[in-house]
Amino acid sequence: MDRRSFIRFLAALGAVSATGSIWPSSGHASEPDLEVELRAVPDDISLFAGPRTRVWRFKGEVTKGDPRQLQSADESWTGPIFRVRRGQRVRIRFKNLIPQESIIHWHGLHVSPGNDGHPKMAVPTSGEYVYDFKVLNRAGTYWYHPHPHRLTGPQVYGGMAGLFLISDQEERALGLPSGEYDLPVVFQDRTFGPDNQLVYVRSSRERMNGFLGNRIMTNGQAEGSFSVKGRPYRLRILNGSNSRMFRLGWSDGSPLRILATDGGLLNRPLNVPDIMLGPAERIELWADFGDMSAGSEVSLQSLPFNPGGGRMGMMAPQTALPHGASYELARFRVSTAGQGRTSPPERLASLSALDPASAANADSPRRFYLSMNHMQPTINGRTFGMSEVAPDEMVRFGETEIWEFINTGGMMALPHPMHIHGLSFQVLWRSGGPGYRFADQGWKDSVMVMPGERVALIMRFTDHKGMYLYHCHNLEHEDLGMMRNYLIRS
Ligand SMILES: [Cu+2]
Repeated sequence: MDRRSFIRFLAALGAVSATGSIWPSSGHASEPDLEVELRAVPDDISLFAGPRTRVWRFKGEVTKGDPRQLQSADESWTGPIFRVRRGQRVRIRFKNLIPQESIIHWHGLHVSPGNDGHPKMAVPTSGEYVYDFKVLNRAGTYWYHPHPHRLTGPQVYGGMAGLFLISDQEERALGLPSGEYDLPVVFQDRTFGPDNQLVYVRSSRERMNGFLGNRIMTNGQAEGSFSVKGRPYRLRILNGSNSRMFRLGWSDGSPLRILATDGGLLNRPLNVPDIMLGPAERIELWADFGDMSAGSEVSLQSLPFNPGGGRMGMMAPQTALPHGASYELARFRVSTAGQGRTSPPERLASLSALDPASAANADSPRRFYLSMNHMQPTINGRTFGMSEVAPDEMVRFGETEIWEFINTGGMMALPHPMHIHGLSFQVLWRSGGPGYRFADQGWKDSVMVMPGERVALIMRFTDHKGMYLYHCHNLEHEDLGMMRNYLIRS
């Protein structure tokens, strides 16, 4: 199917207008609240002493609406941060100026298929794509990144990713730390050559495992260090790595106080000693430096864990930061002492758990086996076909379903961070794996499935009809075709 017939196909599903324009269909007589021009451009930035580093990055400007809704940083590759309110209508004119086709996916957002950045929609160099959608999601830390077939890994790696932060009334009423105390923290691992240039996958083995860099970059910069005041902060943490997991913990052993996961606030803060954060997952932390003296430091670390893929060192590519090793992620240095610690609100939100008994397939959950077949990661034995939807990949609009992702395990099995487009889900349970603690609470759009592990999710298909993707968010696996379409039909 070519692009035009794909648009006709989506139009038949009510996803885009039948005129062949990429405008979404639903009630858009009015003007958007926020209009942004977002360009993907080759650029160079100063990360280290010596030569500047060549990157691909997003640059943007507000062309209509409040300019404060888009925040850019210069010497960083991360894209401008969107700050939008639930209910706002957003129009984004994407201009692709990198020398590859591209398209943007709004990770976690409940947008129509025409706005979701399916690889079929990729536009060539100098091409343009206009997104226009109403923000339906609850407040939370979402993000955006490219999604062209076979090219997502290198484009995200080159620097193309940014945060998309949504607020709503329920969240604003809590009075959580805001402004400079609402701190985005994007972790990504990268490898640089002696010329300060990015080095990506160099072997098929490295591709099969997923790329692992030899240092952690924070917010697209080399220096993972923050100057903070002695008071509480809201840290919005995104694991924006291609394939690396983190097991987050504080260096002083104090518990993590988790306020939110992928799809926003939890009912109550969750106190845990550590948490695994896979690629594409987000958590928000209440980080209170109020009892620290001026000049003192505390860091967020990644603690040791077994990342699968056989015995460490055998299959894992050589890196100065072995997957599962212990290392520092970011350091927080207190500039001015505070007056003691304060607690986050005890009640954050009112989420209700979806009832497994309400699922249309409660007795026979949809099962997706994740396995490696000779260097090829697959879902139920299949790989990506641009417009392929198998009979067992069709669901009914309005229904609730249980899906199980089953990592078939084995000697060389790898973790698979699974992501479903077009909706948020809840994690019902996980079993059979190594038993690490994951950010499974609340509304999710990405979930880790470890070797030998089975993870059950519950979801409702209520926002849009049409064809969406589900795939592994190990971006090398995704580019190898560990991705499929599913269809929400009436
Ligand atoms: Cu995978």
